[in-house]
Amino acid sequence: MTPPTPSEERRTVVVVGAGPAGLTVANILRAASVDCVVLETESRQFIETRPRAGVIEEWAVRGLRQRGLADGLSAGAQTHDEFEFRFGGECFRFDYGEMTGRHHYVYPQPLLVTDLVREYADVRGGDIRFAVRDVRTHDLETDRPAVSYVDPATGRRHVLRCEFVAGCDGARGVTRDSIPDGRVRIARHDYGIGWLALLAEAPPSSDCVLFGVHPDGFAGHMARGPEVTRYYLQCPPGDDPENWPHERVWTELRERLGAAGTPPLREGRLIEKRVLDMHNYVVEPMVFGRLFLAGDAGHLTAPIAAKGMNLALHDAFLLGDAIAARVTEDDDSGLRGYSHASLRRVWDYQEFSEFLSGIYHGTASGDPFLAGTSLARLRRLFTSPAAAAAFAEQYLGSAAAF
Ligand code: RFL
Repeated sequence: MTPPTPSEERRTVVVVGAGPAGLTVANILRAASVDCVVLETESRQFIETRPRAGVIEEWAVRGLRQRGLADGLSAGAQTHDEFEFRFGGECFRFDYGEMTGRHHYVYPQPLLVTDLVREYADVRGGDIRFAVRDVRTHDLETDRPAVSYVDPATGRRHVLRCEFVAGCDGARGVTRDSIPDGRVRIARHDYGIGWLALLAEAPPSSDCVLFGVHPDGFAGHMARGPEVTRYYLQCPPGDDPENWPHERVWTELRERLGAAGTPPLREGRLIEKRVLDMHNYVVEPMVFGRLFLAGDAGHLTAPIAAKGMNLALHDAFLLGDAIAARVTEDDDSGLRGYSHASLRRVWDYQEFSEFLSGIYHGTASGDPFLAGTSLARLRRLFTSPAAAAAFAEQYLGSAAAF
């Protein structure tokens, strides 16, 4: 039996993926009255509850505000302006707020995604199709590319013929893989390290972010709200989360974050426990024909420096504005400069992530030379005001010239 002919629809922009990048692009297009449709393989409920990032930089919040996308964030976010290294049983507080007058916002990614979906679909009346299957791209090098998917309700393939495809489908999506070999360069870096990412149903154990630098491995503590706290424990890459029962997790956290004169950690049930292998990649350029990659689809930064969602938002601002200018004013300068403009910030953040990894992981590397240099790097932050100021700028993502 011949398969039924796929149905075809004409649209202007197809956005693949409803994460922070895709939803922000879609909201910008919708506000500029540019026709678009968002395709997402998961359900709305799933993406609105998937725990991930939390730390958002000031410029990113300003960008969301300017586009009318930060009401929930402005009402619900906390701010952070200092952190503490815990090392050798002592605390070293780094007050970057005092130093710079700036801070981070902390707003869980699922809340931001919920706000962005609501604004796009419910307020701005945008078209979003959840739980689509087997998404494929077509004819990307022509001026009438297409994206097709299998409709979960009918089981039939549906084709969206369009002018632009925004590939915002994250690290495991299909748009990056649809670029033929050799047409873009993919730079990769593997840290050879795993992090056990944990969410504990417990109030924060400190009034600030904690980074434990310990011979057994890195440990981190970050508030995510009054009743939920994120913790990280360095572990071997590919480790099985089942190797980390409740008692072992809290024993290691107490050991690696322990310091004289600090209150005990506030323990709670572990509601998320997964191993992240720390690796990065960057796709250059982030464009192939009429496909424009944005966010994790175009570059992955291991969560060492909490930069991934910020980069996704940066791309989305650039790409959303650029497509809107091209469609509404026939101005293609933004699209021509998109990849270059995005990659400047991407490489800057990759470099900082690499630098920070040296501090976090050097003492546990088993290499006494690396341990020595990483401690020198750490000490310098507390002895050299110039080094501290440079670090604060990178940590905040506040350097002006991107
Ligand atoms: P996302 O969020 O992965 O969204 C991609 C969406 O595409 C869907 N999808 C598809 N849709 C259609 N067709 C397909 N074939 C598809 N394949 C996938 C997916 O279901 C999903 O809904 O990518 P985006 O928008 O680029 O956003 C990137 C951020 O999510 C990511 O960089 C951050 O979460 C990274 N990150 C952090 N970033 C920060 O800036 N600050 C942080 O504090 C921070 N903490 C973290 C993090 C990432 C973590 N994990 C889980 C890797 C903490 C953790 C634990």
